[in-house]
Amino acid sequence: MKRALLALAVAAPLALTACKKQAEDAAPAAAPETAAADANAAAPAAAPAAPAAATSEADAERAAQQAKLDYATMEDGYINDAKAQWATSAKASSSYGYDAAPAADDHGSYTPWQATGPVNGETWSNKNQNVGFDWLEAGFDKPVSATEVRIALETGHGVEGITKIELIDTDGNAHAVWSGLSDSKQDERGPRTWIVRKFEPTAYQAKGAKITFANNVENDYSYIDAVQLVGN
Ligand SMILES: [Ca+2]
Repeated sequence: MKRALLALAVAAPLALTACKKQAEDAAPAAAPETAAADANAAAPAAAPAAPAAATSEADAERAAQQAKLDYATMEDGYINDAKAQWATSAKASSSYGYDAAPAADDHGSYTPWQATGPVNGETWSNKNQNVGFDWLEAGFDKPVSATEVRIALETGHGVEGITKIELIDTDGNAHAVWSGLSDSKQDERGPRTWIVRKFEPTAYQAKGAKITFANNVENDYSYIDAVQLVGN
C-alpha cells in the first residue's frame, strides 16, 4: 500500500510527460530529483493527492473507519428500506437445543422466532454440524412481486454454507431464486453479514423465503438474525 501510494504520488506529476510504466521503472533513482524539478509546475494539479503523504498507519486506520462507515450506511439503507418487509413468522428444520420443532410461540434462544423482526443480535441457529442440510423458512405478512431477499447472519456464521434460497408463493409453491455454491464471505466491517440476492420481479406473489444450508460445506452452526423480502 505504502509503495503503491508513493508510486502514485510520483507518477501524477509525471503523467503529462511520461507514461505510468516508465515512471514506475524510474521511480527508485529518479523520484526525488524529478519530483522536485516538477514540483512548481505540477503543484496545482497534484494538490488533491496531498493526503497520501500521511503515514501509512494513519491511512490504514482511516480506511478501517471508512469501511465501518460504509457498512453502517449500507445496513441503514436495508433497515429503513420502505420496500422491505421483515419476517413475521418462521419455522426451521432444526433448532439448537431442541429435539423437536419449538412451538410457534416459543421465543427461546435459537428458536426460529428469533429470525423474525428487525435485526437485534438474537438469532435462530440450527442443531446440526457436519451432516445433512438445515433450512429456515421465513413468512411475511404482505405477498409481493419480489425483487430481492436479504439475510442477516450473525457475524457471518453460515455465509459459506448457504446453498439455496427459495421463495414461497401464495399457493405454497417453492421457487428457487438462487442455488449453488456460496460466493459470499464474512463481512468483517460489521457485526453481521448480509447475504443479498436480487432478481427480476417475480410473476407470482411471494409470501415466504426458505434458506437452506449444507452443514458440511461450512463446518459450523448457522445463525440467522433476520430476513427481509423486498418487492411491491
Ligand atoms: Ca433476530
